[in-house]
Amino acid sequence: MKKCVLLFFIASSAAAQSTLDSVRSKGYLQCGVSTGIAGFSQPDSRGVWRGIDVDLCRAVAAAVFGDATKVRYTPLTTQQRFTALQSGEVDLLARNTTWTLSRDTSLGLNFVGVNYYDGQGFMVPKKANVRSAKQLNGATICLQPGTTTELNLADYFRANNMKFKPVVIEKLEEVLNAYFAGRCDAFTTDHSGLVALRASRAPKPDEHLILPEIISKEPLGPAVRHGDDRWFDVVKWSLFAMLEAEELGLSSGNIDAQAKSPNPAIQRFAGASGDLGTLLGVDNKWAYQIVKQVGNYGESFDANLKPLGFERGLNRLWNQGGLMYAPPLR
Ligand SMILES: N[C@@H](CCC(=O)N[C@@H](CS)C(=O)NCC(=O)O)C(=O)O
Repeated sequence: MKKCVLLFFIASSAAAQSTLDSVRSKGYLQCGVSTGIAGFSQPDSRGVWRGIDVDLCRAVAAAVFGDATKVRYTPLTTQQRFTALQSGEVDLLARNTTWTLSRDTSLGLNFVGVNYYDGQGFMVPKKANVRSAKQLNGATICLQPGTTTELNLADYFRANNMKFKPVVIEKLEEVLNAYFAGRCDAFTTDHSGLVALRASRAPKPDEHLILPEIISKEPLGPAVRHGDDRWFDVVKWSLFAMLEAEELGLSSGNIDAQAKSPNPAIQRFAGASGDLGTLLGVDNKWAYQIVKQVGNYGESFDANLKPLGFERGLNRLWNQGGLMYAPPLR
């Protein structure tokens, strides 16, 4: 009996320690990212991690510490990512990961929102003269395991009464080598992954074609562990702050001047009035720090994805024809 009470006590006190407290006490955020997708999460030539997923990690660090540099990165393959989050190896998973019902429930994750609306596509060598996914009957297709990619691919081929041979390889480097060496007729993943990898990894990007079909919905977003609502709130509103900043016209370049504006929404956002930070358990200048140090969502998109040839598309703000929408910061 005593043992049970003790165990219960240990379990409940562990649950009481929010990731917010543990991140604070260790002094940095441990962020799980990909092993290297240009524009999303990839180290630059000086070893500095860059990308829109990296910017989300930096935004959370800016909210928690007032310092966007207090992040350490853990590169994770498609297979490793969920265990790394579940086991506590990382505080946050910010890595081109699709929000699905089964991941949200059986994997014990909470997706905080969507930082890139995507869908799955196919890339083929131009010389194969394939112009539509419907011409891929019988094809050998390269992909990574533990992904939504695997399931969508099977669904799509079954629905279209076609056959394929999967070549499933865990390491990104190796699956790309297999495709570029001609071991597969096509490579499939998120459309964003195709655009990024063609631009950054193909020996000759011009020799590869991304087919027009988008066969799935891939809302990519950051995730935290189930059962820690305080931390969930901090990460969720860090993403929303980047979106809200764009909507309010606040950028890293103008936030200091704009913070003096009499507009009440801007005053609340910048922490000049109200107590939004206190409600989240962070400093009232949390959103100001995010914008000052990381920038708004559009700045992050333009810095990281535009140079690779990405269009804003569905990822425009809701009032510009897109799906990006932050609930009210008030
Ligand atoms: N969004 C899909 C696929 C995401 C995914 O992991 N894609 C691959 C190809 S773009 C990737 O990120 N590879 C990088 C790595 O393994 O580090 C999912 O969540 O399952």
